[in-house]
Amino acid sequence: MKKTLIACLAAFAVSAPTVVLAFSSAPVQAHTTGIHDNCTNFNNKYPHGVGRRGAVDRGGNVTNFKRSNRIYNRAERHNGDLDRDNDKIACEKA
Ligand SMILES: [Ca+2]
Repeated sequence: MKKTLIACLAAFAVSAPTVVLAFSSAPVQAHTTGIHDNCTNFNNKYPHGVGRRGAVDRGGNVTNFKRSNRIYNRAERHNGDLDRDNDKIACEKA
């Protein structure tokens, strides 16, 4: 019985570092394909951006953006950089 226990402990001692290495060597993958990561991704779904109802483009050029308070608020919660000029339209693009 004692020999079996020692054998088990020895086997574990040999395999444990391998298991730890197997988990620790897995590459850390960045989340890079989210719709809110940048305007390129956002404009793939909303080509002219999304603004709050009643918002007016600061540059005055874009009037055909999607109007949705819900979508705009969600985008701003995830990434405030999507509306850098703060005109309440995220990723406006003519
Ligand atoms: Ca804007």
